[in-house]
Amino acid sequence: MGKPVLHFWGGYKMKMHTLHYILAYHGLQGEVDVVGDIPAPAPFGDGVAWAAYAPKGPTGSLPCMVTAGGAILGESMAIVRYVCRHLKLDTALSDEDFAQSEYLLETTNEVYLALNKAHYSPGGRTEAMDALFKPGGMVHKLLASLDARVGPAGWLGPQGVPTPGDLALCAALHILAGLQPDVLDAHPKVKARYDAVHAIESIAHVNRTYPALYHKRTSD
Ligand SMILES: N[C@@H](CCC(=O)N[C@@H](CS)C(=O)NCC(=O)O)C(=O)O
Repeated sequence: MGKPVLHFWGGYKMKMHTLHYILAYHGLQGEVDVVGDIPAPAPFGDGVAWAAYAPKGPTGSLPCMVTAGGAILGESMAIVRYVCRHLKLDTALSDEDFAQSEYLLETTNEVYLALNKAHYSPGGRTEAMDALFKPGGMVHKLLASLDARVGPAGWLGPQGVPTPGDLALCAALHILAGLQPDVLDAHPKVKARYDAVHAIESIAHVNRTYPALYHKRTSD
């Protein structure tokens, strides 16, 4: 069996940023080959290069992964979960930690979906992003709930270890902070965990490798 191969296009900080954080935190970047991940801003969706690009996922979108066994896998969070299982990153977790990790993976996906919706809001991006980031809005409600629940070590699960979900969330927080630099200020425990993760050189390297935000905070 070969290594899993990740195919993406454009190199933006999108959902695959979560996978890069998980791999980098554990020093496992070499366990997944990354292909087609050319520097942003590469157009997608309407270019000749996009049309010609192969492989794509089952519904013709990217990212996709060719698994170690040669299957084509679509959907970012399925790719994250597959790689975590393949690299046995969640097998040592207790059921309770696994549950919290799954919660955070789904929560991370919800953050990306909310950002996508606001980014493309027909009523205006600035207004939609304002609603997302306002006090009591989706982002601060989530951060307040996490701040109340993280353990002494800064991770969500009872074992106090960095689960895939904890690390994926850090990637989503990085995007939120890129759009709204003060977003974590009212959430000290989450901010402390965020700062500690971002002081790690391999994580900083991920962000040097993929510097471009896909989402914008205001209308063009
Ligand atoms: N639900 C998918 C969405 C993937 C997605 O929207 N990919 C975009 C590029 S970032 C795409 O392929 N758009 C073109 C298309 O779907 O034809 C995921 O989470 O991976």
